[in-house]
Amino acid sequence: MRQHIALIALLGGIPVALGIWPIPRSLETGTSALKLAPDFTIELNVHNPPADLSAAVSRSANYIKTDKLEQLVVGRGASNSSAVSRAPQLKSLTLSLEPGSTVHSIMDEAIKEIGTRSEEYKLDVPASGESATLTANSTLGLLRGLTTFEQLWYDLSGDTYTIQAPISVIDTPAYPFRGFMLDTARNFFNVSDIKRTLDAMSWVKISQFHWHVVDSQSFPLQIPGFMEVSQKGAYSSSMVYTPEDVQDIVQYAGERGIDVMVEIDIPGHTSVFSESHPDFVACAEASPWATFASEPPAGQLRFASATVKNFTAGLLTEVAKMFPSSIMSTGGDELNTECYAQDPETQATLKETGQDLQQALSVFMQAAQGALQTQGKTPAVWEEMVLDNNVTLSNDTVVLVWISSMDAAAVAAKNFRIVHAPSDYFYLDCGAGEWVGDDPEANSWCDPFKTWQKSYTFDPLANLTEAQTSLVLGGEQLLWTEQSSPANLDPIVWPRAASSAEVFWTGATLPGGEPRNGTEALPRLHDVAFRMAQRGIRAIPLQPLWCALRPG
Ligand code: CP6
Repeated sequence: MRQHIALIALLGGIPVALGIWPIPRSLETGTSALKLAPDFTIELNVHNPPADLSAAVSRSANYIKTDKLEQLVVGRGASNSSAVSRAPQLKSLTLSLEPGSTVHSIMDEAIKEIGTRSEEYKLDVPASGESATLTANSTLGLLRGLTTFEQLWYDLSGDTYTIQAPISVIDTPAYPFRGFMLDTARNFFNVSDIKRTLDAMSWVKISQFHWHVVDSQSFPLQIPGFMEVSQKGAYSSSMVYTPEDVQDIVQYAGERGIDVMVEIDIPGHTSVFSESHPDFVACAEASPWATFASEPPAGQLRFASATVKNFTAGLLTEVAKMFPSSIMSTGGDELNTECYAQDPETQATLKETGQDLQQALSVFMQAAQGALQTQGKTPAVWEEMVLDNNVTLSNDTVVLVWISSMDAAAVAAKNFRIVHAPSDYFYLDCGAGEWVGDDPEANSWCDPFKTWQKSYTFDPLANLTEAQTSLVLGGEQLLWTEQSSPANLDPIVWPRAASSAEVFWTGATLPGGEPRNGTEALPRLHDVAFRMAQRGIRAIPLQPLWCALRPG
């Protein structure tokens, strides 16, 4: 018997959650048991498959073999175990591209301009044991479908099975930008930490790694032609990302369907430049630091200076060349104007040029954006650049909304495209509390630990008009690392960061039209956490094991 949509399959009266995350846009499941044949294989029916597609198939086959996720509810029922032992055997999954598709590597598909990528796929798993099929019109779509296929399977005494055959999925994301941001400047993370994070991101179909690579505290990025900045600014000579490391990370991400948006946060958050270029930085020695910066050390680029402007444009050009993505961020948050008011050099420059600070900032930002655009990049900035500063930005600029979820409407009113990164929903360490009034100063800025449920309630279209909805590219959860390091990376991120991955893949409604809700999501996310743990991510539990053993 084939139910129309079974998010929770019923077996002997016990609800059994499908472990698919994010939930597909369209999903039909049945109630038959099906298991993988001992010699189950994934067949790649693609002419001259790119190496990263073949590698993705091997990874999938390996995950399916080694996950050993027990669906404890099923495991307890004797009738279910006999159903599994009698189940038809699935011998293969066949992957093919829709006729007429051109074959590119997964990476080439993943780094395409945002909004032009095809992640769509169609997956059919018959109940009979007949070959399962996965089709897409891009290799990236095939990767997304493989990721879903991996999530169908559980282990029962050595049998790899599902009790929800037949399964039919037609899927495509609601939003293209489904991101995760990591700050590697407050504390350093090794390439292996970043790769492990990229793996976990790909398992929940996150498409964008926002790499906040440098900040006031350290500058770990080695930039050809600008080596002195990391030489003086990195925490140590080993706490650096060489151009080879960057290439390695970008490639690793691309093979997993993830585009890397690097951020060089300017002109604020730049105290570190004073180590290599003391003349370029204002108020690095100023006291008390709290008057000049939101956290120590104070110090910001003297952006009014033509020398600093040209240096910055040159540096951004070189960074742009290291990253193949079509998007790159120049930050622009938390600029402290008091720093410049008290900086004699800046005041002298402004007097000379006859500009005020805002005009100088506009000139600086245009040079920065011009450098990016010459390298074929779409610029991204934090919201202050369009809301607080009267800066002229190119109208294709992508704006990251972070201070409050409520600020999206103001950005949309200026007709800029939006990435939601609100501190009141998506900050993984601490961020704004429940917003009170509209005065940022009156708000709590370090409300601890937002639950995945809180992030999960985020509405990407809140306060936007119908006409503005097309401005929303998606969103991201973020880890600032003032209080994080590799020691707590996995536990603080996973599985919570999967929350926004589903918000932006699935959109507002579950297949069938019901609104998404945390109660339905919980058992599925519980499985995400278990599966991540199986694959070497130190994900935290979302509920007592008791709940998996005795649900309902
Ligand atoms: N660093 C940078 C930060 C923050 C931002 N930018 C931040 C601000 C407020 C909170 C958490 C983090 N640490 N460069 C804001 C985008 Cl609550």
